[in-house]
Amino acid sequence: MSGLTEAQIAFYHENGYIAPLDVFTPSQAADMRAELEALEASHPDAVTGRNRNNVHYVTPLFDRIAHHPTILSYVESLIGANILVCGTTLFVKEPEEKGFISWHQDAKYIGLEPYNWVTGWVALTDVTIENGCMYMWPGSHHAGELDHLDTFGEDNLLTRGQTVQNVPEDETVPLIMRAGQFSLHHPWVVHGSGHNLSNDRRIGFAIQSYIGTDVDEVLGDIYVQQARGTDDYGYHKHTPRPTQLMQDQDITFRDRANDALKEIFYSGAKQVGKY
Ligand SMILES: O=C(O)CCC(=O)C(=O)O
Repeated sequence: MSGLTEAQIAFYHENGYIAPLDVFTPSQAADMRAELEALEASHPDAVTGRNRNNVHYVTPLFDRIAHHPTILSYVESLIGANILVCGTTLFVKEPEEKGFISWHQDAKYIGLEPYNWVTGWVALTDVTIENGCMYMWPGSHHAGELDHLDTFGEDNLLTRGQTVQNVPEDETVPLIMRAGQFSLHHPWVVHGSGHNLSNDRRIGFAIQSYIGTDVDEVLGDIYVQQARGTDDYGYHKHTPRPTQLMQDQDITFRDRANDALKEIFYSGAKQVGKY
C-alpha cells in the first residue's frame, strides 16, 4: 500500500501538516455519519462530554477508521512502520452551538515524548470555512513549544481552552476537505478552528495520536493498540479492539482509559474542564 509521495513528505516537514488526503468516498463518509447518528440516537451519552474521547474502544466503526490501511500507510511515511494508536477524539460542531478551538499545539499538554508522532483527522462531513474547518499556521512547528494561556472558555472545545496568543491569522491556512478526506498534522504545529456558521453539523474524527513505539508518556499512563509493526519498547499497556457496538467490557475499558487521560490532560492545571 503506497503512502505519502516524496513531495507530500517534504511539504509536511516544511509546513507541519498535509491535506487533503483521500481515504473514503463521500458515500462511505455519509454511511459512517449515519452510523454515528444511529449510535447517538440509541445511546445518547455514547459520544458526549468526556465520552467524545476514545470512541474507537466501543465502536467497531471508529476502530476500523483508526486502523484503516490507507491511513496507516500515510502515517508510516512520517513516523515509521511501528505504529500505535494511543487515543481518539470526536470533534462535533453543532450548527446552533458556538463551539470553537483556540490556537494551540497538540504536544503542549499531552506528554508524548519524543515527538515521533502525528495527529490524523478524518472529515465525516464536508469541512469548509463556513462550518469551522481547521486552520494551520504553516511552519509554526519549527519554533517548538510555545506559551499557552489556559482560558477554560465555555465554548472552547479544548480541555483547558489553551491558547497560543498573537497568531498571525492572515498567515494561517484553512484545511478545506470533502467528507471522507483526511489530514495529518505535526505535534508542534499551531492550529485551531472557528464557529460552525452553517445549518448542518461539522464532524471530524481525530486520531490523537498515531505514535511510534519509541514514544513514551511522561505525564501518566496511556493505553495503546498496535496498528502496524511490532512494539519492542513495551512502554504502554496494549488493549484489544472492539468486535461489537458498546459491549460492557469495552465501555468499562474506555472509562478506565479516559480516567487515565484526564490525569494527563489536567496535569498541573488550575481547574478541570468538561472533557
Ligand atoms: O476539530 C477541530 O476543529 C480541531 C481538532 C484539533 O485541534 C486536533 O485534532 O488536533
